[in-house]
Amino acid sequence: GGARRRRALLSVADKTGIVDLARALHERGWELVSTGGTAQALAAAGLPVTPVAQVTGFPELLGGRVKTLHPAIHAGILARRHRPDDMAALQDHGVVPVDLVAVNLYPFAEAAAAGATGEALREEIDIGGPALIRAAAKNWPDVIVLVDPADYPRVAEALAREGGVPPAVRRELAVKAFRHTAFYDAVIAAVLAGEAPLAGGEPWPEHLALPLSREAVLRYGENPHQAAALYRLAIPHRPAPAAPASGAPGSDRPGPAGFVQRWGKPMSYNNWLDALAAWRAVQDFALPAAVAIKHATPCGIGVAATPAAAFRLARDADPESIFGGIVAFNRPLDAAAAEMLAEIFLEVVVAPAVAPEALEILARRKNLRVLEADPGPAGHGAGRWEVRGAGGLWLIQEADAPDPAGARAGWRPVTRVVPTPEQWDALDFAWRAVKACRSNAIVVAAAHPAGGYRTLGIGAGQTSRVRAVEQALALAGPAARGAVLASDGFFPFPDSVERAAAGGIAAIVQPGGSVRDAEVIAAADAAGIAMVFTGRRHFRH
Ligand code: 93A
Repeated sequence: GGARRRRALLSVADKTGIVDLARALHERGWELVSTGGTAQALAAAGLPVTPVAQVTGFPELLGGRVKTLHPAIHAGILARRHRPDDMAALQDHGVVPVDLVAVNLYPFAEAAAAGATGEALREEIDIGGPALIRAAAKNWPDVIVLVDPADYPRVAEALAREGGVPPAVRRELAVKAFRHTAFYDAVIAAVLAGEAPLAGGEPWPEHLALPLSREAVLRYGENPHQAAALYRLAIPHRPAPAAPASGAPGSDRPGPAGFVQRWGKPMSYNNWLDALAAWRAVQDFALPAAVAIKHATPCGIGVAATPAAAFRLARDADPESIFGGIVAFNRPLDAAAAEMLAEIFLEVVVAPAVAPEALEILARRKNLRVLEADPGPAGHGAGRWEVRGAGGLWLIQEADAPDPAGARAGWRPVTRVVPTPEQWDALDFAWRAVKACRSNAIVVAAAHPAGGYRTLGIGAGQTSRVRAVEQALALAGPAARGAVLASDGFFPFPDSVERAAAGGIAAIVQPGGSVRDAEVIAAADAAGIAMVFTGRRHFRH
């Protein structure tokens, strides 16, 4: 006898494309079963629909919380068509097989982003929908599962052309379906856990349910033979009211939460790595600051009265290394800063805002990328966490946060000579600068005669601390005389202090905590150097 009539179950919160899909199915003789709102939409389009209540023999219960959760539905989805016992069980209980399930879920994330909380938000947790999706995906050899309206047309076409959907496509749709429900639950867990998936002090969950969503496929990774993409932690938050667009050469490109690209070619993997490092580093300074980065480590940092003056200091700190660099600012960019930036070859500029006239100037540079970044904590609270992979394992840590404004009140002078007020300020700057550098890191810094502070020499990414000192002193040259020095870790031996003394360093800030602290302090005393312990280490590996 002829093929049995095929049945589709359609239950969608987002009705996009559903009428077209239903019509395609109807024209091929399928029966359409639907829940309330979806059934209405189909009926309004003149399509015959079997209400789900007619299949289950139950009305929608508990205000819709229970509509499709019934054996008459789920046995129809889960029955293995090649198993006579499964098919006999359906016959015995009068259950009709379901051959296609098209479902999308209650918009929980959208509701959370719109500010829903408590009971109202809880009602947006879809239960029956994920059950339908997961049942259909589990039985993908026999059932087509659709969670994305973008997939409706190709399924309708395959049905029209071949009368069915090839197994490889059904399997692909099942993979997509499980990703969809996993992401959905990850968002719910993150929101219920309280805006962040791992609140400070909370014990680390055994299994992370991190809702990661792809922002961009990048041209390539660290090197051209490595594939790469950019993801963000998709925790819904109510976005801060958007700043008015600064008026543009018209290449605005939305970036990951909190970033908008105002100009330039797409960001590369290394661009992101460096831009994020620069943007984070610049957050440590209260005054207008510029941080120039090369290969994920700073080559020059300046603070001054204006962004332009800060950039001049950062650039002149190492005019050679800044070529092809990435520069971040903690103040909106004005035309004066833009003119200086446009003079040299840079890859990326990041700032909280870019004035229209500044953007016009920067847009002269075809290869420069210009990013505006949201400094507010809401912009990307996800920035609290750092994930990195190594050898197939993943390491997650809290990001090293900016030091609070008065942090140096907790520092402890340990030498006979104590820093002068001017040296305290320079040490504060040098300490914030060294935090941004790859370990082992040493920063030699000083005030500029015309105002502001700048790095004179940075020794970073060195395998020995004394070599980092030597590199920083060599870059600083004669300017190291009377300057200050910051070290991201303690000095294991007095040799670094001896070199610093020979280079003319007047004051040092370092964490302290070495078993040889006494020898290190003695070396500073012998040289008449003022030394301060912060009690806090800032390695960056
Ligand atoms: O409240 S539910 O978790 N209980 C259910 O049994 C159920 N079945 C389908 N939500 C349920 N759904 C969802 O209803 C679907 O996932 C879909 O998002 C929505 C479609 O409802 P309507 O057709 O009334 O617009």
